Amino acid sequence: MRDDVRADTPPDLRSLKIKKPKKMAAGIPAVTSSLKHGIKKMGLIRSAKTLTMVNQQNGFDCPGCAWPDPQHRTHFEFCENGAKAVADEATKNRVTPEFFAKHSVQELSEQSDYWLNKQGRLTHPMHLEKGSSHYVPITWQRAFEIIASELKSMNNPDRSVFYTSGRTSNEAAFLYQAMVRSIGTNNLPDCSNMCHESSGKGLGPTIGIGKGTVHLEDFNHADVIMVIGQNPGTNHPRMLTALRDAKNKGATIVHINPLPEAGLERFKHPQDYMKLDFGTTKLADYHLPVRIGGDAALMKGFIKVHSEFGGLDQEFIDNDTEGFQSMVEDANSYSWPVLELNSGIEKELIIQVGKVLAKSKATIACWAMGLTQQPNGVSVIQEIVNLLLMGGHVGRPGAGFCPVRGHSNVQGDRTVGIWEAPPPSFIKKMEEGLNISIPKEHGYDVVKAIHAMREGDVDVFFCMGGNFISATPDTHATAEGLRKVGLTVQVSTKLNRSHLVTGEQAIILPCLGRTELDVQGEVTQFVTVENSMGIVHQSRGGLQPASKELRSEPWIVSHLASNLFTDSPIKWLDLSENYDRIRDLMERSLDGFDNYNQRVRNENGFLLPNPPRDTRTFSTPSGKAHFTTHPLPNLSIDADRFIMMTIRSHDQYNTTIYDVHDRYRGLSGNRRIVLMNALDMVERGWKNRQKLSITSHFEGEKRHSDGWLAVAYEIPRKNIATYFPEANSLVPLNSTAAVSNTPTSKWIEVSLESKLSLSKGDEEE
Ligand SMILES: Nc1nc2c(c(=O)[nH]1)N[C@H]1C(S)=C(S)[C@@H](COP(=O)(O)OP(=O)(O)OC[C@H]3O[C@@H](n4cnc5c(=O)[nH]c(N)nc54)[C@H](O)[C@@H]3O)O[C@H]1N2
Ligand SMILES: Nc1nc2c(c(=O)[nH]1)N[C@H]1C(S)=C(S)[C@@H](COP(=O)(O)OP(=O)(O)OC[C@H]3O[C@@H](n4cnc5c(=O)[nH]c(N)nc54)[C@H](O)[C@@H]3O)O[C@H]1N2
Ligand SMILES: [Mo]
Repeated sequence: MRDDVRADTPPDLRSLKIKKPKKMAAGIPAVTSSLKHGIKKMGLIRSAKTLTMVNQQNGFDCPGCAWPDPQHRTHFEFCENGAKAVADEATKNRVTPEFFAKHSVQELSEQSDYWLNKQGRLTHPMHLEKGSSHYVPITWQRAFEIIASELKSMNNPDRSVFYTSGRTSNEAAFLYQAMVRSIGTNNLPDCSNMCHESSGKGLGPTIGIGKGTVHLEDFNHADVIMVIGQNPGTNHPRMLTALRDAKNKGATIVHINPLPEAGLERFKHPQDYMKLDFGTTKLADYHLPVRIGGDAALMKGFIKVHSEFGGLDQEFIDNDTEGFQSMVEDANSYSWPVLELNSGIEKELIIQVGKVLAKSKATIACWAMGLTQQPNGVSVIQEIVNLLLMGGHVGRPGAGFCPVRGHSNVQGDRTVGIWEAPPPSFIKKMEEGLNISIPKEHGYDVVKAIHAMREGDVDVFFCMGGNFISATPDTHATAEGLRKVGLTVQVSTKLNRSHLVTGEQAIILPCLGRTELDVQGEVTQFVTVENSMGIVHQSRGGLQPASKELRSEPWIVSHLASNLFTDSPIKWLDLSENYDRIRDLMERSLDGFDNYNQRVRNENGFLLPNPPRDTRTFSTPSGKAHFTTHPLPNLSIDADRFIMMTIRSHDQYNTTIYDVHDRYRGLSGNRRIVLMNALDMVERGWKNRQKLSITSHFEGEKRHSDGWLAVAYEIPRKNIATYFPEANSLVPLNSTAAVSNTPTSKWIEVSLESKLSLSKGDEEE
């Protein structure tokens, strides 16, 4: 097999530096790090100009994450990692046609993801012709003609697949799904399938909406905040400010995570230094180091404690819910030794924290990938629902569900139609608004799309952003699938591996990023996004585009569509000339978007309706919230094997590697590392930097990867952690969560094999 699907940094095994993990997040080092990244990539003046536009009313929404902005904003509404995301897009480096003339696709594919991203912004539409070794420039019109002709020559619309990553604005995503549905398919997989799909699937049937139910303000009224399977110090740094404020108002914070994770230990807001306040806040009152996959047992333990020590909101349970009795009986049927074994947490600690939860008048549960990417991702989230419903913690101030979204508009994309399995009510309204007919059959999600490609069932694969080959599981299997596609198209800002592992022919369409001015018909346009808490607001870029040849995503979709359809009720080109027209069409085609253009011009945008939060009503068939009963997951593995989770370092944005460091965990210089418990290492006679190979095991299949180094770390025994995307080749394609079909990137059964040790010349402090 050609080795062009490596998603890794060069395995320079000697440069790994290991320090003690940090206890404190943010603070001065974070400020220095944001400035360093900014200035290195953008230059001093451009950095200052760009960073002061982040998350401001007239500025752009930070592409870093979906955490909401406070109502009253300061000039400092970005964090270290937001600054890195911005700097990465606003970089001065360029990937030009000359660059592509100089480097063949084969040559580029031998470079690391870190190197590819560092080359800068894509400047021109490019075409990789069938059988050729180099990309060559192509005009926009010619690119649209090729894509349209491939799409028109399919004998079935379901032979095309349209992926979306979560940075795409509401306007672009809406037009895109309108085009895809006009073609006649629901094949709209998106990054959400690998991300919070389990949250939507867990919450929808139980509380009647697949989204969270809290406002940012609720954090100021919470008694207890649970942070489960999430590393906010790295991935949602602005959340730490909300936690600090909650803490100062007396909230108790419970951190449930196999790893200690710096941000939850101590936090220092960078702005406090300007106020000459050098104190730090201890955030988490309790850290429960569950074993990977142990959360369901822990929740059942908490439920037992509630039924024993009180903490039930009986009136709410009686009037607004169903299924309580059987759920509690089930939880009580598990003995403490079973729950201790499955969670990895001692009974005494479960009871102690369980009592704090039982006493709470208002509890918020936050969670992210530590839960959603488990085989039982959906049911474990429903156990959280069980726990909170017992105490009536929904639809009251300071209480509710808070799945913390990843990509800055992943929630909005789903709201406006990026959904392979839309419900009939959604299709009906969309059909009326767009005046088209839409197929009712569900389309492919990410994993099904990969299977379809492997079967040779896909002619055209179109990606609106993202980096499909590196983000998906089973890198080699996905690559095999992609190579069987006729035409692959990537709408992108930066060079990545998905431009190099392609179908028979490939096209790159370079687009404007969030930070850049978007002028259509001589008028500067803005787009809108929805944050993790259901607020829809504006985002307006301000920088000069990286190249004159860049086009906006709405422009790209409408021009492709106008090449595709001769007779469409949708006036594609009119729409992209003025985004207000897109919003008017969205108002007619979607629920909850009344007076869209007017309301989104309000200072802080507007809130989408959320019945559990707004009126404590539940749009389930019975009109009640549902307790659900699930067996404990089977966590047993073969002796001498480990469970591996794949996580993010502090210096990456998903598949974009900013640098080879993981500052809070004290690691730098190498990303091919295996965090493991020191006792597990001692037992095998291994030391730090022991060379390892990893083999994953699933349903009799094996996947193998070499060139890893062991690092002793505070992690439960028999659990290990590696980085995403380096370890993706080990994630079995068929290992997915029940119901949501999300790849189990946090639950991979592996065996480790030692290689000849190498230890000279390494540094340790
Ligand atoms: N700087 C930066 N910001 C980002 C991103 C980024 O890559 N870089 N990515 C964005 C995206 S798309 C997303 S989805 C989010 C991701 O945000 P997170 O979900 O915080 O990201 P992960 O690194 O995947 O970390 C998941 C956490 O789950 C824990 N965990 C793993 N298994 C279990 C388990 O079984 N139980 C429990 N309780 N915990 C477990 C891990 O130890 C880790 O702390 O961040 C978004 N923001
Ligand atoms: N093993 C493992 N795999 C995982 C995960 C994990 O935790 N472990 N996490 C999963 C999760 S939560 C997610 S969300 C996915 C992420 O999957 P994706 O969203 O597909 O991946 P990203 O790395 O975020 O995509 C980065 C690329 O997006 C492009 N881009 C950036 N900004 C823009 C823009 O404004 N417009 C356009 N058109 N393109 C842009 C750039 O070219 C960049 O190279 O990965 C998943 N994969
Ligand atoms: Mo995500």
